[in-house]
Amino acid sequence: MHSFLEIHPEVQQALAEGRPVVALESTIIAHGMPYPQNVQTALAVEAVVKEAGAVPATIAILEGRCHVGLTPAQIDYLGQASGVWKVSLSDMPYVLSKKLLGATTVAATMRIASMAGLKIFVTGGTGGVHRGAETTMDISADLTEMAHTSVAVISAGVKSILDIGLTLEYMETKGIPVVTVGQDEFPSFYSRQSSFRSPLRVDTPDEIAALLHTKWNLGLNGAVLVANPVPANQEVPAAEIESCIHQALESAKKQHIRGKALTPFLLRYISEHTKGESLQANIALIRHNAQLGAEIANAFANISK
Ligand code: PSU
Ligand code: MN
Repeated sequence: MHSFLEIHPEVQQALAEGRPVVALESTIIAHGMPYPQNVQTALAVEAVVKEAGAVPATIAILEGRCHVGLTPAQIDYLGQASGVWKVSLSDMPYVLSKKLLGATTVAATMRIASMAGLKIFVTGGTGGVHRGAETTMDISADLTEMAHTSVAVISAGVKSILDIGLTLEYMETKGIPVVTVGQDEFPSFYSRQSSFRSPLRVDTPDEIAALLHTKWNLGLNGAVLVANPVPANQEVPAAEIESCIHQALESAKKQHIRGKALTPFLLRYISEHTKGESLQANIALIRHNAQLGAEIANAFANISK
């Protein structure tokens, strides 16, 4: 297994010394945002993590190896390259064995983070149960991965391109604790509201660290999904996003977009049809998540001493 892992020396050293490390995904760089904002954001997010006293480790697949911690040059390369694979678990062996360039989804990033011994992972939004999944069976591997890989996932909730209600039900079935920070309602990425009550609520990074410690010491493997609502001044009004999402779903249906192409299609459509407003919110919320993730990583490192 380890012959496929390439852990950056700074990350390796931090792990050896029990210092906090924060894993970051790369699908958001290659498939979630346009260049150059994607690279600028990835670097800014790493800076936020460092500023908060943790070591960032952006994860991607390069030349047949799973890289845990990228150099700025590698991030820039990934952000500009064309034909980058979107790598979920089902694509991992193919992309590795063929030495292709791959950006990792939440599921693949979690698995690689876990192989390297990382426990805290920051992203923007995770995949989930798609609208219409009762007939398409389109359920993201992010959810099955969260069911058994013990990594905390810090997000801004899930976008309403998904069926949020079914996504929450699925996580309950799989035993994944879903905790929202500082409010009772589960957030929906661009918006602090979703009209769904969060299954659990916490108010501080220390509480989250204690929850993680307790869960894993009980032998309950799997993730905790931490939902961190987007800052109020960066929110996109729910009604505005909702109408755009309806158009995006209609357009996907007409063009027969399905499978792994669906999520990137919907994300691109929304970003192109909201005049950059959604991109600004996306950038703000991922930085906000990085700050919280680093604080949780610090708290968790202290508990684990
Ligand atoms: N949802 C978002 N932003 C994202 C993604 C999902 O709001 O960037 C990306 C993540 O990398 C996630 C992946 O893991 O899409 C899920 O894809 P799928 O639905 O095909 O499993
Ligand atoms: Mn899918």
